[in-house]
Amino acid sequence: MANLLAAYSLLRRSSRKLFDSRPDLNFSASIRSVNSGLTYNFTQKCDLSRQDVCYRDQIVSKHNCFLRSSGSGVLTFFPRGEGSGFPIHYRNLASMASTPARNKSFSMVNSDDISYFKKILGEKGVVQEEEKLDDANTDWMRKYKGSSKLMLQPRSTHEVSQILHYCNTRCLAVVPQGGNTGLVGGSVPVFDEVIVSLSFMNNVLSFDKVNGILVCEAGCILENLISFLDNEGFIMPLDLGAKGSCQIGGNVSTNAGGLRLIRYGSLHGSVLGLEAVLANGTVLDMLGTLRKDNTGYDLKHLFIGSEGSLGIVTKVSILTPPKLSSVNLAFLACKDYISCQKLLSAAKTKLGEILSAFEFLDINAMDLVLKHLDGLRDPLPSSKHKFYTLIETTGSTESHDKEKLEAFLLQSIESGLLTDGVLAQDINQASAFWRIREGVPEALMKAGAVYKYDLSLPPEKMYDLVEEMRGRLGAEANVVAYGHLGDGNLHLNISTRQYDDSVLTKIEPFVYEWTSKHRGSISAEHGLGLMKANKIHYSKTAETVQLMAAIKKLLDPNGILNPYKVLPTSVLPQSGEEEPKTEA
Ligand code: FAD
Ligand code: 2HG
Ligand code: ZN
Repeated sequence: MANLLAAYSLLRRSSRKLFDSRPDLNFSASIRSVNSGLTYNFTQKCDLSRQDVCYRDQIVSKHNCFLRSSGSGVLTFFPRGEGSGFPIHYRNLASMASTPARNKSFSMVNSDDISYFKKILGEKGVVQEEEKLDDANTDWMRKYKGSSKLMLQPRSTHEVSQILHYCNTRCLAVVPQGGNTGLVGGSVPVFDEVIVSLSFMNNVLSFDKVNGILVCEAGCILENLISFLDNEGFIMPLDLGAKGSCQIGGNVSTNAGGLRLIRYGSLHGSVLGLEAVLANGTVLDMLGTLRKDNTGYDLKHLFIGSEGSLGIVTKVSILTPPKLSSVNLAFLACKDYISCQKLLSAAKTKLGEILSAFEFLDINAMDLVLKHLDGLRDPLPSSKHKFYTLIETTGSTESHDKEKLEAFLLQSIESGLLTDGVLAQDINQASAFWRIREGVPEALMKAGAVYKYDLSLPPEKMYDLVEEMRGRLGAEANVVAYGHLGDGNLHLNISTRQYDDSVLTKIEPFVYEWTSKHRGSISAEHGLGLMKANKIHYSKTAETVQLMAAIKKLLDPNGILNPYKVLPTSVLPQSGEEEPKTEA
C-alpha cells in the first residue's frame, strides 16, 4: 500500500492520471479472482450488493445466459433461445460454396439403435427431447445448426467405448460435444450425427498436491476445476471467457489458448496425459502423470487440438501451477497500435517472469462492449482512446511485484507509450476490467451478425489487416479487433446487421490469403471445425494435410468421428454423397 501511495504521488507529478482510487469500494481480503482463480491482494471489505461491478458469478448469470456459471450458489441452467437476448442469425448455408453434402454411407438412427443405447446407458443417458436437442444442435453463436435426433450422455469410459464400437459397426456418424462453446461450428452436428455429450463425466479423480497434478474426467467444467484447485492452493494453467461452460475435454480437444498462454504456455505443454476412445471403441490409456517420458511417439499430442476427429477424450491429466499471492491488473490506453506493440515488448523485458496476461482491444471493441453489456463503465472516461491493453502480473511477493509494475507504468507514461491508465484497486475493479475484455464476444453477438476470424500473425503486421479490412468494407460493417496480443493472436470480428453474401465475398478469401501471405495461421486457438475445414491449405502444406488425412483414416477408417470438420472433404473421399444441405 505504501508503494502504491508513493506511486500515486509520482504519477500525479507526471500530470497524467493513472490510478482511479475510488475510495468508496469495499472488499474483503483475499477474494478469489473469478477470472484467474488467483487471489488478488486487496485489503478492504467487499460489498457484494454492487452487482454492476462484481464480476463472474453475478455477471455470468445475469448478462451471459449462454455461459453456465458453476461456482457455489451460482446458476447452472443454460437458458438458450428465449431470454438469451441474442438474435438468431443462422448462416445461409445454401449460399456457401464449401457446404458439405451428407455422406450417404452413414446410417440413420433407428429404433433398434435407440433400444441398444437405452440398454447400455439407461433412459437418462439417451436424450430425445426436442428442447434439449435443439440446444445441443445449435452452437454458441447460433450460426451453425444440425438436426440430430439423438444425444447420448455416457457416464464412464466403458460406456463411451460401447457407444463408439456400436456406432462404428452401424456406421452412425458421431459428434463429440463438451460445453458447446466452440466458435468454428465443430461442436454441433452438420446433419443428423449422434451427439455424444461428455457432461456426465465430470469427476475429479485425483490431485497430487506435491507435484500439482490434476487427473479428471473430460466433462469437468473449467470453472469448477479452477474452484477446486483454488481450495488446494493451485490454479489451472488456462483461463478463458467461456470457463463457466467449457469443459476440460473440449479445451484439450481444441487446444484452447486463452488469457494465460503467455505465462503458462499451451496445453501441449501442460497436459501430461490423457485417455481417449477411438472410433472402434478401443480405449487408449495414455493417462500418464510423468513430467518426462520419452518412450516412443507421444501420441497424446494427436488428440490435443484434433477437435474430436480422431477420438473422444475421456480423461485428462494436467500440470497445474501453484496459486501465487500477488496479482495486479492494469487497464491502459495507447494512442496507436505501434505503442501497444512497444508496450508489449517493454512489458516482456521489464515485468519478465511476473507478466501473466497481455490483452488488447481497439476502440470499436470497447464501444461495442460499453453499448451492449449492462453494468459496465469505461474505466478511463475522461477521453476516448484508440487502443486499450490489459496487463496482469502474478507473483509471490506483493511489494516486489507492485514496485516492478509501477516503475514499468511510470516509464511507459514518460516515454509516451501510455496515454492513460488505471490500476485495479480491488477484486471488483479487476473483475470489471476483465469483464470488458472477456465480454467482447458476447457484445458482438448482441450487435447482430458476426464474421469471426482467429488469426496468428506477426504482431507488427496484425493491425494492417484490420485497417485494410475497414478499407474494403467501408460503412457496410463494423470491423472490430481485439485479442491476445502477447501471443500474436488477433480476433478479427466483422459485425453487420445480418449475414450477407456480398459482405462475405469481400472478406473471404481475402482474409485467408492475407494471413497466408504473411505466414500466419488461419486458426490461432479456436480450431478449424466446420467453418475452416476446407481452408486448412492456407496454413498447411499439401503434404502435411495428406499425412493428417492418413492418420485420420488409420484411426477412424469409416470417418464416423466429427465428419465434415477439420480436414477438407477432398482429402477424405466419401462415397454416395447426397445433395448439398440447404437451410432457409
Ligand atoms: P465444445 O465447443 O463442445 O467442442 C469443441 C470441439 O471439441 C468440437 O469439435 C468437439 O467435437 C470437440 N470436443 C469437445 N469435447 C470433446 C471430447 N471430450 N473429446 C473429443 N472431442 C471433444 N477459445 C480459446 O482458445 N481461447 C479463448 O480465450 C476463448 N474464449 C472464448 C470466449 C467465449 C465467450 C466463447 C463462447 C468461446 C471462447 N473460446 C475460446 C472458444 C471455446 O470456448 C474453446 O474452444 C473451448 O475449448 C471449447 O470447449 P467446449 O467444452 O465448449 O467444447
Ligand atoms: C476471446 O479471446 C475468445 O475472447 C473469443 O477467443 C474470440 O470471439 C472471438 O473472436
Ligand atoms: Zn481468444
